[in-house]
Amino acid sequence: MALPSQSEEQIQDREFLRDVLEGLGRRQKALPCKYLYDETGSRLFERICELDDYYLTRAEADIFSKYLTDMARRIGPAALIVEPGAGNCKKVQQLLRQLDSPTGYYPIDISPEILMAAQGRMAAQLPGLTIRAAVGDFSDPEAWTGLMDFPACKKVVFFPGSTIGNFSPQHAEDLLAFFKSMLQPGDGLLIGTDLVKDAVVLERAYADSEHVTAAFNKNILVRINNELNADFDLALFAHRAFYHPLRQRVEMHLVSLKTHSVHIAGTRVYFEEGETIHTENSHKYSVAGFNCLLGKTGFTPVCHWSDIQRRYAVHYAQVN
Ligand code: AVJ
Repeated sequence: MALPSQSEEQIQDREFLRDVLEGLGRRQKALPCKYLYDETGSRLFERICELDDYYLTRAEADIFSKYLTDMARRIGPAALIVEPGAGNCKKVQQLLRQLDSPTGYYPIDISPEILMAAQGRMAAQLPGLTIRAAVGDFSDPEAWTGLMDFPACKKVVFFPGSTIGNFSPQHAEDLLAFFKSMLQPGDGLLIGTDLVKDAVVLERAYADSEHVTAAFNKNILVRINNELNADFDLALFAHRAFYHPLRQRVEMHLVSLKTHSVHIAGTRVYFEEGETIHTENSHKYSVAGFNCLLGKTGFTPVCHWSDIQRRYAVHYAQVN
């Protein structure tokens, strides 16, 4: 490899640069989807959740409001709720309110700004609840060490929003096995998954008519321009989302509209017309398929709740 150019020396986030150059150096160019979620990206994602086309959020919210008492009963009294990737901590609030004397709430998120703002709001809205927030990567055991400050009790990992869908089947298995390794027998997992369905419905959810998802996808290029001294021309890339039935996932890409090159911190990257950057996957599950995944990772599926249209499912599982 060549010596780093001067502009490369000025880059703050070396890991981001390394990941970007590595991903764009592949035959199928790709960027890690975690880079979609900076502050702007997280805001855009919140707007996606309000779109009619993005049915996932409403389907899940309907399931939660309809079956909340049932869920709280399954979880039982004095539980400690752990939420990896909690973000604004909105979804957990009605659950915490419904639970019988919860021991506490432990949100984990990489964004300190979003987490701290949420912690303040939560403390005001749920007085008496012990909240301890952890800033960090939820797949890193380090982020879970703060759990030791709570008294011994039943723990339930709350993982809503179909976040598990961002992971490949192998990585989803690794992540659930990791959650399990942080828990004890009898502890729980309350997790939301989007279900396999008609491709048209799925594709509309990821290529919405208001183009918010397009802006969300392109924001990764804005970020690279701003943080890595790059010159992506946003007008030369189009948002594309399609369902891959064999892989059971919606893939999100950025398509180069013409042959051109881009500079990133002094490195030139070539794009052919029609070539794509793969930016995100959203895996879809059948209930049976997800139960199989749970079983493989040391959980016993207890039950699941779905909406009438069976678009989405919330599963409750217990550590063996
Ligand atoms: C946050 C991963 C659940 O895959 O549905 C939404 C992200 N990307 N629209 C999803 C997303 C484009 C979302 N998850």
